[in-house]
Amino acid sequence: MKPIQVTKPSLPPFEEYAEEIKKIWENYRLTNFGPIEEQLREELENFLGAVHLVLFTNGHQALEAALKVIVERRKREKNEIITTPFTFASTTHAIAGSGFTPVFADIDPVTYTLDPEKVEKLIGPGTRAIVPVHVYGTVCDTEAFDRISRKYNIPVIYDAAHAFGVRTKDGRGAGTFGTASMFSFHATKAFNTVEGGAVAVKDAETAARLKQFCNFGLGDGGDAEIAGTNAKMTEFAAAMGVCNLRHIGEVIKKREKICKTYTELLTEGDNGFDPATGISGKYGIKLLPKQEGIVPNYAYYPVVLPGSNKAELAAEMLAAENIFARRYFFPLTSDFSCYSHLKHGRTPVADRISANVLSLPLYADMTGEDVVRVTRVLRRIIR
Ligand code: T4K
Repeated sequence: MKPIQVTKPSLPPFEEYAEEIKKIWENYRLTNFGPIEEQLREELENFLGAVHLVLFTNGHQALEAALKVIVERRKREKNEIITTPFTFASTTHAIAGSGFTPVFADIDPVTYTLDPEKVEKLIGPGTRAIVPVHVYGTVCDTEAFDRISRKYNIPVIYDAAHAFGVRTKDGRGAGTFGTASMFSFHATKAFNTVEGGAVAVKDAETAARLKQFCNFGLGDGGDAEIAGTNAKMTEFAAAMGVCNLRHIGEVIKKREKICKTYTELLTEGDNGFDPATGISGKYGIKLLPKQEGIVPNYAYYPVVLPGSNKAELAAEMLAAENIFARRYFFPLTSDFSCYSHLKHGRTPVADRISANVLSLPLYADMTGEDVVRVTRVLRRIIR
C-alpha cells in the first residue's frame, strides 16, 4: 500500500518555476528585497486583501518580529501575552523568544480558537498583548477581540499561519483583523514559498519598521534603532510563491473536494449531523464547524474522536495501514517542559480536544481512493 502522509506540498510545473528563476541568472539578485520578492509582496497584498505586507524567511520569524516591533515592553514590570496553548510550538516560542511571558487561556469547544471571555478574565496590569490563533483556518471571534483591544488598549496580533486566503463573504481577508496578522508559507501549508511567512499591518510606518527589523534593524543612514535580525525572503522562495499563487484557486478547490468527501464518508447515515458545530450525534465524532459568513481555505481536516485518548490509538491503527495522520496539536504547548516553570491555570477544553484530535491527511492531489482508505480505518474506531 502506498504511504499517505499528512500532507504533500503543492508544486508548480517544473518548467514554470525554471522560467521564473531564469531572471535570477540574468540580474544576479538573489536576496535582500529583490524584484521577485517585490512582485510577490504586491500580488499577495492583492490576494489577501492586506493593506501592507512584509515578507519573511518563515512564519515564526514573522511572528517574533511583529511582537518585538509592535508590542510595548516595560522595564522592571511583568510583560505578559495572553495566548492559546492549542497551537503549534511556534506561537508560544515566538512569545517567549521575544521576551514576553505566555499566559494561557482556554479555547472555545466548537471552534478551538482562543475564548475571549477566558482571555478577559486573565487581563491584568502586566498584559501587553493578546495572540489568538485562527487554528486550522477557523477565524477567531475577532469582534470580541476588537472590543477587548479597545477596552484595555492592548494590541491583538493574530497567528494566521493556517488562514491563508480565508475571507469573509463580503471580501474581508483574514489579514485585516486586529493590529497585525502573521501568515506562514511553509511547504506544508495550502500556499507555500518553500519556507516563508509574512506580517500584515494597516499602516505604512509599522510596515517600514518591520521591513527594517528583518534586515538587521538597519535604516537608510546605517544606524539601527532596534536590534533587528536577518529574516528576508530570498528570490528563489519568492519565485516559488509567484508560481504557486497562479495555481492557488485550483489547489483550494481540490482541497475543498477532499474535505467534502471526508465529511460525507465520516457522517454517512447520520441524519443529525450538524455542520454548524461539526458534531455527528450518531458517531460521537466532531468535525470542523462550518463558519457562517466565512469562505474557508480547507487548510486542515481535524477530527475529534469520541471517548478518551483515542487519538493515539487511531494514529497507530492508521500507521499500521501506511497512513500518517498527525496529532496537531498534542501536547498543548503549555505542557512543554520548557514552560514547566510557568504557573498557569488549567485549560480543560484545550486538554480534552488536544487528547482526542487527529489531523487527517490532506493535500491537493490526494485521490478519492486515498480518502476512502483513511476513513475505512477510522470507521473501525467510531462505529
Ligand atoms: N503558527 C502556527 C499555528 C503554525 O502551525 C506554524 C507552523 C507556525 C506558526 C510557524 O510557521 P513556519 O515558521 O513554519 O512558517 C509542520 C510545519 O513545519 C509547520 O510549518 C507547521 N506550522 C506545523 C503545523 O507542521 P511538522 O514538524 O509536523 O512537519 P513535518 O516535517 O513532519 O512534515 C509533515 C509531513 O509533510 C511529512 O510527514 C511529509 C510532508 N512533507 C513535509 C515537508 C516539510 C513533504 O512531503 N515535503 C516537505 O518538504 O511541522
